[in-house]
Amino acid sequence: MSEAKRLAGEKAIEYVEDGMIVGVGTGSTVAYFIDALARIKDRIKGTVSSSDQSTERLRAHGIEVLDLNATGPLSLYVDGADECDPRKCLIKGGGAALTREKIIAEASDRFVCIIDPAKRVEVLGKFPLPVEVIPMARSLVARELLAMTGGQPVWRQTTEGQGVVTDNGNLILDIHNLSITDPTAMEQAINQIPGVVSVGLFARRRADVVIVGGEPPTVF
Ligand code: ABF
Repeated sequence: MSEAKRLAGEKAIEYVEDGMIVGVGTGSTVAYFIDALARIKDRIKGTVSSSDQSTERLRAHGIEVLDLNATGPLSLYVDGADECDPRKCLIKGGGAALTREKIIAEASDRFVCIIDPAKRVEVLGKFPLPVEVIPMARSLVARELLAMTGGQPVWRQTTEGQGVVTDNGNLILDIHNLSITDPTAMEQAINQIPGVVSVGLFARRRADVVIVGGEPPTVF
């Protein structure tokens, strides 16, 4: 599957124009995009990064990482996803970077999502839906998510049994056993729960272009 991820990541370079500041997502597919971006880094002004992980990789290539407050709106955001439905609605957050990913997607004119074929689904929800929560609200939000969605919220922990902490110092709940037929409505409802920082549904602001890795890549 990594060949498909590489092909998708490299195809996304076609959307990079001279002088751009490029929004950069997180994950293994995006890692291929970052490596390809390094080969044309003199053509761009810099990047805005969605995670410490991506920042590290960008800087290792000598690519400048800028503050979104200094750059203002971006022309292009490139990021992966965990699931993508036929309407370009996404589940994201498997990499625990969903909040900054959503912020940069919101700031960008064009969101190009790069995936391998295994990410394509008819209905979102087989992949557990990530929700970033303020630590003190973890149990409250879990109870409310169960009542609201009927899904099973599970506190994301490391293999050592430590709670995963996001770059923003928050926790993640993953909601299992969902079938999300109205992603926009569910995104809006979950956002209302006090203690929720963000939910890994990208429906209100979905992808504009989806590149599915393959020979040749599929674009829709
Ligand atoms: C990131 O891309 C996350 O939202 C999502 O979890 C990840 C997909 O990871 P990968 O590209 O490694 O499959 O933006």
